[in-house]
Amino acid sequence: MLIRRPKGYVLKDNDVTPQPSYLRRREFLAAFVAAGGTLALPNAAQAKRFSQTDYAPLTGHKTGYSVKDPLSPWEAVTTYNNYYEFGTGKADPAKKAHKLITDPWTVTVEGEADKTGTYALEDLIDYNALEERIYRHRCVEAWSMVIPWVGVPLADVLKKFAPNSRAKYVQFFTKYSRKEMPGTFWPVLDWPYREGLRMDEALNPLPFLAVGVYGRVLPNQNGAPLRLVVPWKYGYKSIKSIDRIGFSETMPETSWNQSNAREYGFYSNVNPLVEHPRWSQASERVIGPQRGFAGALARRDTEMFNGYGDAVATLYAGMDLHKNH
Ligand SMILES: Nc1nc2c(c(=O)[nH]1)N[C@H]1C(S)=C(S)[C@@H](COP(=O)(O)O)O[C@H]1N2
Ligand SMILES: [Mo]
Repeated sequence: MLIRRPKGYVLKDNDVTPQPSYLRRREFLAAFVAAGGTLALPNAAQAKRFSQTDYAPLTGHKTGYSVKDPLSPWEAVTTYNNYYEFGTGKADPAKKAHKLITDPWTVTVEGEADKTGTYALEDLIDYNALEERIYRHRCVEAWSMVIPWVGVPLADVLKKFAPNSRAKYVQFFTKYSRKEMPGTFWPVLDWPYREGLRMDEALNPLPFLAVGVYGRVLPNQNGAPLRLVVPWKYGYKSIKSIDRIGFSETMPETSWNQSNAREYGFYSNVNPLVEHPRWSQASERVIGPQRGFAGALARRDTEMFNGYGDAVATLYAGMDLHKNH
């Protein structure tokens, strides 16, 4: 069955979804469901509990960082998540992450830097100088979304800590609270969740610290109040709910590498030529407006470095990207 998309449904390039077109999309999706369609989200009813307008507005100025594809809908971005601290199912974070206490929030900075210590979130992020960046997010599970983040460049924040000349790597930790995070009852990963970047990767202009999405403060399931976004790497590098940052001379541990080194390397660059034992990395399922149209899920070929090669390929000059996967 072929279902034609109404005009105006597919967002134009650089569109940051002004409210009217967003509302039109919601009305359209609601009509689609009422007509017997399905959004094919993990739990369409659940999605209703997280309407965009329930979240405080947070505007960022527009930037050139964008993607020539329609945005994935708010409903998908906020209900189809990986956040294992709240369970391993895609719908678990949206159901359980409200338990996470995100205010007040501090970030502790340690290791090879001159300005270590514990900072209030408000002292690290200037909420009056936020940017909006639209990035494609590619999960190692071979699906992708296009997401409008609101935040600040990671490099700007890291420089405040004055990392010293021994700082070759930076490591990030997610808050670990057994009380607030029911998924941490199981030893799925060695909690707290941790990730790392080489310093030159971290200081590249692309990595972004997001505090918002879709013009609203981050829902907890997306990593409130502060999460990393590293668009040329698989989604798991984009660590959520960061409360500790450490600088080191040696390569730090990363959760997925610790749990399964054969499947997950330190670098984790999106690379269609390096196969993963369980998911093909050659193409990806697009979680976007197309999802739910008579079950016809759009696919696209996965791009080297997720399409960000011009900005990052030089970081890996001379490296064997099969060995350093
Ligand atoms: N703390 C923490 N961060 C995490 C994860 C997680 O389980 N725990 N999952 C990662 C994975 S595998 C992906 S694909 C992205 C998903 O981000 P999103 O839900 O905002 O799309 O978060 C990443 N960050
Ligand atoms: Mo992922």
